Amino acid sequence: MSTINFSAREINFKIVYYGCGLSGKTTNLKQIYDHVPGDGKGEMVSLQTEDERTLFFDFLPLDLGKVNGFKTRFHLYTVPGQVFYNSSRRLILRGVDGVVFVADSAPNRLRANAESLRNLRENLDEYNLKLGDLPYVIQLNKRDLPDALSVDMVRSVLDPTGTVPVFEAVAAEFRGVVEPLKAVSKLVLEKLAQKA
Ligand SMILES: Nc1nc2c(ncn2[C@@H]2O[C@H](COP(=O)(O)OP(=O)(O)OP(=O)(O)O)[C@@H](O)[C@H]2O)c(=O)[nH]1
Ligand SMILES: [Mg+2]
Repeated sequence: MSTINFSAREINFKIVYYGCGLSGKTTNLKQIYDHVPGDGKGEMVSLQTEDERTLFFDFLPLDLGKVNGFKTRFHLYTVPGQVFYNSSRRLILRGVDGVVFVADSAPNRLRANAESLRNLRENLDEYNLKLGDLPYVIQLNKRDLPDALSVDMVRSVLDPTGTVPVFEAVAAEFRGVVEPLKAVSKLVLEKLAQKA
């Protein structure tokens, strides 16, 4: 649900990075924060637990240029991946405009990826939203792992129809971080243009 501020000529969008625990969601936001020039970003906020795992979310506002004279401000959020923080996850999805699903390439996380995707669909359902109707891309992270699953293998589980854009990434090295963000932002803007 994008919000438009006509007097400030500003459009705000909410992009949520979703995925299982430790898949690399926070790493994505940190890397984006570190690589975007100062005037294009706001403060990154992380609400973490004592063990430094995300409890509520990470948040990063980003200005991505102008569209039809309107400033576009993207609000990037991550959710806590750990299974028991579902109420936080659900809350963060409120008003979501687009999703980057961060999948872990480790063989022993295949099931956790699938469960997280199922959980995403369930939580979207609470807002009467369907993943298929939302701008949505998959980032296949941790491609540097020596035993990383093949792209086809993960895709067959997370996107059996082969219709979702998939991007390979090593978020920890800032590889494949910008592409999924650009892709989902483009889809979000296209969707807004269709509605206008
Ligand atoms: N090998 C490898 N490790 C990565 C990569 N990206 C992130 N990591 C590591 O994975 C661990 C978890 O990363 P986070 O970004 O905190 O994961 P998260 O998805 O935010 O985890 P939660 O907030 O607990 O859901 C950290 O130790 C990262 O350094 C990558 O591309 N390759
Ligand atoms: Mg995190």
